[in-house]
Amino acid sequence: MHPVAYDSMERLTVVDSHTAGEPTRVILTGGPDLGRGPLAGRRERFQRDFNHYRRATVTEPRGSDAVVGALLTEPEDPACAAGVIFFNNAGCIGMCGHGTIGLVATLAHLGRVTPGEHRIETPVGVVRATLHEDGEVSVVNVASWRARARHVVEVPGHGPLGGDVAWGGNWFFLVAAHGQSLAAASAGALTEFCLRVRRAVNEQGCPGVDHVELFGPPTLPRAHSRNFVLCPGGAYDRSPCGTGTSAKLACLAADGTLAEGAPWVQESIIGSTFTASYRWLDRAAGRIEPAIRGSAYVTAESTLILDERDPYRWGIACAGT
Ligand code: PYC
Repeated sequence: MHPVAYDSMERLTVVDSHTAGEPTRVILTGGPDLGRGPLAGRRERFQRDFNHYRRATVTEPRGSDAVVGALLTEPEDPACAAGVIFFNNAGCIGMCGHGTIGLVATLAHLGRVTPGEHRIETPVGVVRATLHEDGEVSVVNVASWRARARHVVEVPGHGPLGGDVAWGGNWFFLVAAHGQSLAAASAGALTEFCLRVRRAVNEQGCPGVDHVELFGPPTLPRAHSRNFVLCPGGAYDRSPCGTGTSAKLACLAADGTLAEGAPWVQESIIGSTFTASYRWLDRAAGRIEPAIRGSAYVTAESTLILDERDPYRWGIACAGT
Protein backbone atom coordinates (compact mmCIF):
# COMPACT_ATOMS: atom_id res chain seq x y z
CA MET A 1 0.00 0.00 0.00
CA HIS A 2 1.20 3.54 -0.81
CA PRO A 3 1.55 5.77 2.23
CA VAL A 4 -0.84 8.73 1.91
CA ALA A 5 1.27 11.86 1.43
CA TYR A 6 -1.19 14.73 1.68
CA ASP A 7 1.51 17.37 1.28
CA SER A 8 2.32 16.03 -2.20
CA MET A 9 -1.23 16.62 -3.43
CA GLU A 10 -2.68 19.77 -4.94
CA ARG A 11 -6.44 20.28 -4.80
CA LEU A 12 -8.78 22.12 -7.14
CA THR A 13 -12.36 22.65 -6.07
CA VAL A 14 -14.74 22.56 -9.01
CA VAL A 15 -18.46 22.60 -9.74
CA ASP A 16 -19.72 20.71 -12.78
CA SER A 17 -22.88 21.53 -14.67
CA HIS A 18 -24.39 20.92 -18.06
CA THR A 19 -26.13 23.43 -20.28
CA ALA A 20 -28.47 21.81 -22.77
CA GLY A 21 -26.36 18.66 -22.42
CA GLU A 22 -22.92 20.29 -22.83
CA PRO A 23 -20.71 20.08 -19.72
CA THR A 24 -18.94 22.97 -17.97
CA ARG A 25 -16.44 22.58 -15.12
CA VAL A 26 -15.88 25.78 -13.12
CA ILE A 27 -12.63 25.98 -11.12
CA LEU A 28 -13.41 27.78 -7.88
CA THR A 29 -10.16 27.40 -5.93
CA GLY A 30 -6.71 25.92 -6.44
CA GLY A 31 -6.22 27.24 -9.98
CA PRO A 32 -3.08 29.16 -10.97
CA ASP A 33 -2.60 32.78 -9.99
CA LEU A 34 -2.59 34.70 -13.29
CA GLY A 35 -2.04 38.11 -11.70
CA ARG A 36 -4.04 41.15 -12.76
CA GLY A 37 -4.47 43.03 -16.02
CA PRO A 38 -6.68 42.49 -19.08
CA LEU A 39 -8.25 39.04 -19.35
CA ALA A 40 -6.72 38.53 -22.82
CA GLY A 41 -3.25 38.82 -21.24
CA ARG A 42 -4.20 36.49 -18.39
CA ARG A 43 -5.46 33.95 -20.93
CA GLU A 44 -2.07 34.08 -22.68
CA ARG A 45 -0.31 33.53 -19.34
CA PHE A 46 -2.61 30.57 -18.59
CA GLN A 47 -1.84 29.00 -21.98
CA ARG A 48 1.88 29.68 -21.80
CA ASP A 49 2.72 28.91 -18.17
CA PHE A 50 -0.14 26.84 -16.78
CA ASN A 51 -1.29 24.64 -19.65
CA HIS A 52 -0.94 21.61 -17.35
CA TYR A 53 -3.79 22.96 -15.15
CA ARG A 54 -5.98 23.17 -18.25
CA ARG A 55 -5.19 19.56 -19.17
CA ALA A 56 -5.59 18.31 -15.61
CA THR A 57 -9.06 19.85 -15.40
CA VAL A 58 -10.69 18.89 -18.71
CA THR A 59 -8.85 15.96 -20.27
CA GLU A 60 -8.90 12.32 -19.19
CA PRO A 61 -8.66 10.76 -16.66
CA ARG A 62 -10.76 13.46 -14.86
CA GLY A 63 -12.53 15.04 -17.83
CA SER A 64 -13.55 14.22 -21.38
CA ASP A 65 -13.23 15.82 -24.81
CA ALA A 66 -16.63 17.49 -24.43
CA VAL A 67 -15.89 19.32 -21.16
CA VAL A 68 -15.36 23.08 -21.26
CA GLY A 69 -13.43 24.43 -18.31
CA ALA A 70 -14.03 27.86 -16.79
CA LEU A 71 -11.32 29.42 -14.66
CA LEU A 72 -12.98 31.94 -12.40
CA THR A 73 -10.82 35.01 -11.85
CA GLU A 74 -11.06 38.56 -10.53
CA PRO A 75 -12.39 40.93 -13.19
CA GLU A 76 -10.27 43.87 -14.35
CA ASP A 77 -13.41 45.95 -14.87
CA PRO A 78 -14.87 46.79 -11.42
CA ALA A 79 -18.38 46.85 -12.95
CA CYS A 80 -18.12 43.09 -13.56
CA ALA A 81 -19.17 40.42 -11.06
CA ALA A 82 -16.51 37.98 -12.27
CA GLY A 83 -13.85 37.30 -14.86
CA VAL A 84 -13.65 33.96 -16.64
CA ILE A 85 -11.29 32.17 -19.00
CA PHE A 86 -12.86 29.30 -20.95
CA PHE A 87 -10.82 26.34 -22.19
CA ASN A 88 -11.20 22.85 -23.58
CA ASN A 89 -9.15 19.79 -24.55
CA ALA A 90 -7.31 21.76 -27.26
CA GLY A 91 -6.61 25.11 -25.57
CA CYS A 92 -8.41 28.29 -24.57
CA ILE A 93 -11.46 29.61 -26.40
CA GLY A 94 -12.69 33.21 -26.62
CA MET A 95 -16.23 33.20 -25.27
CA CYS A 96 -18.50 30.31 -24.45
CA GLY A 97 -22.27 30.72 -24.45
CA HIS A 98 -23.19 27.42 -22.83
CA GLY A 99 -20.26 27.90 -20.42
CA THR A 100 -21.51 31.33 -19.33
CA ILE A 101 -24.98 29.91 -18.68
CA GLY A 102 -23.32 27.09 -16.70
CA LEU A 103 -21.16 29.56 -14.78
CA VAL A 104 -24.17 31.67 -13.74
CA ALA A 105 -26.14 28.55 -12.72
CA THR A 106 -23.09 27.47 -10.68
CA LEU A 107 -22.79 30.87 -8.96
CA ALA A 108 -26.53 30.78 -8.23
CA HIS A 109 -26.19 27.26 -6.79
CA LEU A 110 -23.43 28.56 -4.50
CA GLY A 111 -25.55 31.54 -3.44
CA ARG A 112 -23.07 33.99 -4.98
CA VAL A 113 -25.54 35.62 -7.39
CA THR A 114 -29.24 36.38 -7.18
CA PRO A 115 -31.73 36.94 -9.99
CA GLY A 116 -30.86 39.99 -12.08
CA GLU A 117 -28.16 41.10 -14.48
CA HIS A 118 -24.46 40.36 -13.89
CA ARG A 119 -21.60 41.59 -16.06
CA ILE A 120 -18.93 38.99 -16.77
CA GLU A 121 -15.53 39.76 -18.26
CA THR A 122 -14.02 37.37 -20.82
CA PRO A 123 -10.84 37.61 -22.89
CA VAL A 124 -12.90 38.80 -25.89
CA GLY A 125 -15.11 41.31 -24.10
CA VAL A 126 -17.73 41.85 -21.42
CA VAL A 127 -20.99 39.90 -21.62
CA ARG A 128 -24.17 40.56 -19.65
CA ALA A 129 -25.81 37.52 -18.07
CA THR A 130 -29.25 37.62 -16.50
CA LEU A 131 -30.33 35.00 -13.99
CA HIS A 132 -34.11 34.79 -14.36
CA GLU A 133 -36.54 33.95 -11.54
CA ASP A 134 -37.30 30.60 -13.22
CA GLY A 135 -33.58 29.65 -13.13
CA GLU A 136 -32.98 30.18 -16.85
CA VAL A 137 -30.05 32.34 -17.86
CA SER A 138 -29.79 34.72 -20.77
CA VAL A 139 -26.51 36.04 -22.08
CA VAL A 140 -26.05 39.19 -24.13
CA ASN A 141 -22.95 38.19 -26.03
CA VAL A 142 -20.07 40.16 -27.51
CA ALA A 143 -20.60 41.93 -30.84
CA SER A 144 -20.95 39.41 -33.66
CA TRP A 145 -20.66 39.72 -37.44
CA ARG A 146 -20.26 37.84 -40.70
CA ALA A 147 -16.78 38.26 -42.14
CA ARG A 148 -17.31 36.36 -45.45
CA ALA A 149 -20.48 35.27 -47.20
CA ARG A 150 -20.69 32.17 -49.37
CA HIS A 151 -16.99 31.35 -49.17
CA VAL A 152 -16.37 28.24 -51.28
CA VAL A 153 -13.70 25.68 -50.36
CA GLU A 154 -12.72 22.39 -51.99
CA VAL A 155 -13.23 19.57 -49.47
CA PRO A 156 -11.39 16.30 -50.29
CA GLY A 157 -13.86 13.47 -50.88
CA HIS A 158 -16.77 15.92 -51.09
CA GLY A 159 -16.01 18.64 -53.64
CA PRO A 160 -16.81 22.36 -53.46
CA LEU A 161 -18.62 23.48 -50.32
CA GLY A 162 -19.95 26.98 -49.66
CA GLY A 163 -20.37 28.51 -46.22
CA ASP A 164 -20.22 31.75 -44.25
CA VAL A 165 -17.36 32.76 -41.97
CA ALA A 166 -18.64 34.57 -38.88
CA TRP A 167 -17.53 35.68 -35.41
CA GLY A 168 -19.78 35.05 -32.41
CA GLY A 169 -17.09 35.11 -29.70
CA ASN A 170 -15.24 32.34 -31.57
CA TRP A 171 -14.72 31.86 -35.33
CA PHE A 172 -17.17 29.65 -37.22
CA PHE A 173 -17.63 28.26 -40.72
CA LEU A 174 -21.41 27.90 -41.12
CA VAL A 175 -22.78 25.53 -43.78
CA ALA A 176 -26.37 24.92 -44.84
CA ALA A 177 -25.94 22.90 -48.06
CA HIS A 178 -23.73 20.01 -46.95
CA GLY A 179 -25.70 16.89 -47.88
CA GLN A 180 -25.36 15.34 -44.40
CA SER A 181 -28.17 14.04 -42.22
CA LEU A 182 -28.07 15.76 -38.82
CA ALA A 183 -28.94 12.70 -36.72
CA ALA A 184 -27.40 12.17 -33.28
CA ALA A 185 -26.56 8.60 -34.32
CA SER A 186 -24.38 10.03 -37.10
CA ALA A 187 -22.21 12.11 -34.73
CA GLY A 188 -19.08 10.12 -35.64
CA ALA A 189 -19.53 10.60 -39.40
CA LEU A 190 -20.49 14.27 -38.92
CA THR A 191 -17.36 14.83 -36.84
CA GLU A 192 -15.18 13.25 -39.50
CA PHE A 193 -16.85 15.37 -42.22
CA CYS A 194 -16.46 18.61 -40.22
CA LEU A 195 -12.79 17.87 -39.52
CA ARG A 196 -12.22 17.63 -43.29
CA VAL A 197 -14.20 20.82 -43.84
CA ARG A 198 -12.22 22.69 -41.17
CA ARG A 199 -8.89 21.56 -42.62
CA ALA A 200 -10.01 22.81 -46.06
CA VAL A 201 -11.25 26.14 -44.65
CA ASN A 202 -8.01 26.65 -42.70
CA GLU A 203 -5.84 25.80 -45.71
CA GLN A 204 -7.94 27.80 -48.17
CA GLY A 205 -7.98 31.32 -46.80
CA CYS A 206 -9.33 31.23 -43.22
CA PRO A 207 -6.63 29.87 -40.85
CA GLY A 208 -8.33 31.15 -37.67
CA VAL A 209 -11.63 29.28 -38.03
CA ASP A 210 -11.75 26.57 -35.35
CA HIS A 211 -15.48 25.70 -35.20
CA VAL A 212 -17.60 24.23 -38.01
CA GLU A 213 -21.38 24.44 -37.83
CA LEU A 214 -23.79 22.49 -40.04
CA PHE A 215 -27.47 23.43 -40.24
CA GLY A 216 -30.56 21.45 -41.17
CA PRO A 217 -34.30 21.31 -40.56
CA PRO A 218 -35.41 21.09 -36.90
CA THR A 219 -37.19 18.09 -35.42
CA LEU A 220 -39.00 20.13 -32.75
CA PRO A 221 -42.05 22.09 -33.96
CA ARG A 222 -41.01 25.21 -32.01
CA ALA A 223 -37.43 25.27 -33.34
CA HIS A 224 -36.28 27.11 -36.47
CA SER A 225 -33.17 25.05 -37.20
CA ARG A 226 -31.06 22.13 -35.98
CA ASN A 227 -27.26 22.23 -35.87
CA PHE A 228 -24.16 20.15 -35.43
CA VAL A 229 -21.11 22.01 -34.12
CA LEU A 230 -17.54 20.76 -34.24
CA CYS A 231 -15.41 22.27 -31.45
CA PRO A 232 -11.64 22.99 -31.71
CA GLY A 233 -10.46 19.75 -30.03
CA GLY A 234 -12.61 17.47 -32.21
CA ALA A 235 -15.56 17.05 -29.82
CA TYR A 236 -19.05 18.10 -30.92
CA ASP A 237 -21.17 20.49 -28.92
CA ARG A 238 -24.11 18.75 -27.26
CA SER A 239 -25.77 22.15 -26.83
CA PRO A 240 -26.82 24.41 -29.73
CA CYS A 241 -23.61 26.40 -29.02
CA GLY A 242 -24.08 29.94 -27.74
CA THR A 243 -21.28 31.49 -29.77
CA GLY A 244 -22.27 29.42 -32.82
CA THR A 245 -25.87 30.60 -32.50
CA SER A 246 -24.55 34.18 -32.22
CA ALA A 247 -22.59 33.68 -35.44
CA LYS A 248 -25.73 32.26 -37.08
CA LEU A 249 -27.76 35.31 -36.01
CA ALA A 250 -25.10 37.57 -37.54
CA CYS A 251 -25.53 35.72 -40.87
CA LEU A 252 -29.34 35.82 -40.69
CA ALA A 253 -29.22 39.54 -39.89
CA ALA A 254 -26.81 40.21 -42.76
CA ASP A 255 -29.06 38.27 -45.17
CA GLY A 256 -32.17 40.09 -43.90
CA THR A 257 -33.89 36.78 -43.09
CA LEU A 258 -34.42 37.40 -39.34
CA ALA A 259 -35.75 40.69 -38.05
CA GLU A 260 -34.19 42.53 -35.10
CA GLY A 261 -35.82 41.25 -31.87
CA ALA A 262 -37.49 38.21 -33.50
CA PRO A 263 -36.93 34.90 -31.65
CA TRP A 264 -34.74 32.19 -33.18
CA VAL A 265 -34.96 28.76 -31.54
CA GLN A 266 -31.82 26.77 -32.29
CA GLU A 267 -32.01 23.02 -31.73
CA SER A 268 -28.85 21.02 -31.07
CA ILE A 269 -27.85 17.61 -32.39
CA ILE A 270 -29.28 16.02 -29.19
CA GLY A 271 -32.55 18.01 -29.39
CA SER A 272 -31.82 20.62 -26.70
CA THR A 273 -32.54 24.28 -27.49
CA PHE A 274 -31.46 27.87 -26.97
CA THR A 275 -33.76 30.78 -27.74
CA ALA A 276 -31.92 33.69 -29.30
CA SER A 277 -32.51 37.13 -30.77
CA TYR A 278 -30.38 40.12 -31.74
CA ARG A 279 -30.30 43.88 -31.91
CA TRP A 280 -28.34 45.90 -34.41
CA LEU A 281 -25.20 47.62 -33.13
CA ASP A 282 -24.16 48.95 -36.53
CA ARG A 283 -26.35 47.93 -39.44
CA ALA A 284 -23.99 49.33 -42.10
CA ALA A 285 -21.08 47.31 -40.70
CA GLY A 286 -23.28 44.23 -40.11
CA ARG A 287 -22.48 44.17 -36.36
CA ILE A 288 -25.13 42.77 -34.05
CA GLU A 289 -25.53 42.17 -30.33
CA PRO A 290 -26.89 38.61 -29.89
CA ALA A 291 -28.75 37.33 -26.83
CA ILE A 292 -29.04 33.61 -25.99
CA ARG A 293 -31.30 32.06 -23.36
CA GLY A 294 -31.08 28.54 -21.92
CA SER A 295 -30.92 26.37 -18.80
CA ALA A 296 -28.08 24.72 -16.93
CA TYR A 297 -28.10 22.18 -14.10
CA VAL A 298 -25.39 21.57 -11.53
CA THR A 299 -24.24 17.95 -11.61
CA ALA A 300 -21.36 17.77 -9.11
CA GLU A 301 -19.37 19.62 -6.46
CA SER A 302 -15.93 18.03 -6.34
CA THR A 303 -12.32 18.30 -5.37
CA LEU A 304 -9.83 17.31 -8.06
CA ILE A 305 -6.72 15.76 -6.53
CA LEU A 306 -3.35 16.18 -8.25
CA ASP A 307 -1.14 13.56 -6.61
CA GLU A 308 2.52 13.99 -7.50
CA ARG A 309 2.93 10.19 -7.59
CA ASP A 310 0.34 9.97 -10.36
CA PRO A 311 2.00 9.95 -13.81
CA TYR A 312 -1.26 11.28 -15.34
CA ARG A 313 -2.00 13.94 -12.75
CA TRP A 314 -1.75 16.65 -15.46
CA GLY A 315 -4.10 14.76 -17.79
CA ILE A 316 -3.67 12.83 -21.00
CA ALA A 317 -2.98 15.12 -23.95
CA CYS A 318 -5.14 13.31 -26.54
CA ALA A 319 -5.81 16.44 -28.62
CA GLY A 320 -2.03 16.87 -28.90
CA THR A 321 -1.87 19.80 -26.51
O1 PYC B 1 -21.75 27.52 -26.24
O2 PYC B 1 -20.42 29.00 -27.15
C1 PYC B 1 -20.67 27.87 -26.78
C2 PYC B 1 -19.65 26.83 -26.97
C3 PYC B 1 -18.44 26.95 -27.58
C4 PYC B 1 -17.82 25.70 -27.52
C5 PYC B 1 -18.67 24.85 -26.87
N1 PYC B 1 -19.78 25.55 -26.54
